[in-house]
Amino acid sequence: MGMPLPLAQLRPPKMEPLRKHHLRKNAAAAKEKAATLKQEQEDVRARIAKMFSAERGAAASKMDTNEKEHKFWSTQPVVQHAAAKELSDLGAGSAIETKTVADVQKHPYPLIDSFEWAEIDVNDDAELEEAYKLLNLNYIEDGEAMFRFDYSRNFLKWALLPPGWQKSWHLGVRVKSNRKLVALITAIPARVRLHNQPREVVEINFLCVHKKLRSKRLAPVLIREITRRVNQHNVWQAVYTAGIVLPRPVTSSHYYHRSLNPKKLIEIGFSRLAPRMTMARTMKLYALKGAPSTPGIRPMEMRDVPAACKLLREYYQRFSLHVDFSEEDFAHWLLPREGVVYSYVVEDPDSGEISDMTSFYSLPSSVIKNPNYKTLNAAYSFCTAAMKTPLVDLMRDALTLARMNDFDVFNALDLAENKTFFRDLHFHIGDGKLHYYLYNWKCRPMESKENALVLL
Ligand code: MYA
Repeated sequence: MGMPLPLAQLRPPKMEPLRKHHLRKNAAAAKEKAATLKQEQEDVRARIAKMFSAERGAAASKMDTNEKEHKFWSTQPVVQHAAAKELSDLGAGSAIETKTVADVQKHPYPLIDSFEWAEIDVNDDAELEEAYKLLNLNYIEDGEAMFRFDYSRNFLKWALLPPGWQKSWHLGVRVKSNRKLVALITAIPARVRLHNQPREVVEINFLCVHKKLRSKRLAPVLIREITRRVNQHNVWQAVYTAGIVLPRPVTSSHYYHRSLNPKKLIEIGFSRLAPRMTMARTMKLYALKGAPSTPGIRPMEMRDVPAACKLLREYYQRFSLHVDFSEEDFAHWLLPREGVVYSYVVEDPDSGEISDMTSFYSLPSSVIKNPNYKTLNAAYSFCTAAMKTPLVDLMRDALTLARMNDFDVFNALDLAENKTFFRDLHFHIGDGKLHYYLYNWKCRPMESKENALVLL
């Protein structure tokens, strides 16, 4: 997915003024409530959000006013900012340009002399390691360079080898002289439903240029070349996300964050202890039960795939943008993988019917300058279908399961029905946004609650 950002400040929740008589009548309860609210208020200033919105936030303020000229993006088949007013009339939409495979340029786009294109074989441990290291050292970080995404090797294999994957879409740039990998962009095949129409697309992710090669217009060459390679397979649309505002988001979401291990988050400078709050009270505020509460909730297994896939497909019909998994896709993306993806189903103890499912993936960040901690363990909400269990209960269990699996924080976008549980479950909003884009498709923009697509 394209992801995150520079430093974003979490926005404090609105505080209800406490009335005097209420204070007098119920002083102890009010004191407790005030302390809780203060803690929440302070926590929302945490660094957590910075991980997800820094680059984005800064760019967004400029770009929202359309000040920025896009030398590259203005040449691409994407909805341009100027066309925004007409967008609401577009409905389900249509392609911006129509080509055939015969129209596609046969040769790769040229790179400057000292560089060459390289296909990365992520099934080869040495090449996987190169991609891992490039991203580990050069991918998205917060504006103060305290945290940087640390997609694990197994995560990369999961993310890049779904059914139908193409090696030619795992595209790198190497220095000719020493073969050093200095840039990456990836595409994977996907089927989505967009305003109720099925579309074969690619998801673009892991666009990364080595820090020393930034601002040299290498990114547009990577994007043109991956487009050419995808077009060669007769695929003409793409979905991608980014923290920065480009022409032109089809929808945008905020990240919300739920502390699971407040002590560690405070120690690594991710959040702060609120004034007059003790560590003990803070920990009590975010404490979760030792085990999930929903009867019949358990890790997903291979035998659940048909029923759980059907359930998710049915649930997703509520939304205007979502993935359209086959059972094979579903098995790839949802069957649990230790350290990568955690999925659970609710099996009715009497009927054995699968009534609900939830999942999250693991995307740690390197803690860059802390002597005591190297890694921040973050869980990200992934695919959920709450058909019988109330969503808030299912997500409370997801938080508990994430905590049981040693995650420090649980992140979720405010897409789909997620906003309905954030308040009850002590999530706090981040400042930045994640923008969703479509390549070569114009359609009416959508509110984030219409979107159920989560990219990695
Ligand atoms: S999002 C994750 C992006 N990666 C990072 O943030 C990691 C850290 N940053 C870097 O590695 C570099 O800063 C990157 C830019 C590589 C991001 N998406 O080479 P430049 C435009 C799209 O001089 P650099 C993810 O992975 C920028 O507006 N465009 O810049 C999804 C400008 O164009 P224009 C971006 O900083 C990626 C031009 O690049 C992004 O050295 C989806 C400047 O190039 C961005 N995140 O390198 C890609 N950032 O002048 C699109 C900058 O016009 C896929 N730019 O404003 C499109 C569909 C393709 C397939 C289609 C198939 C049909």
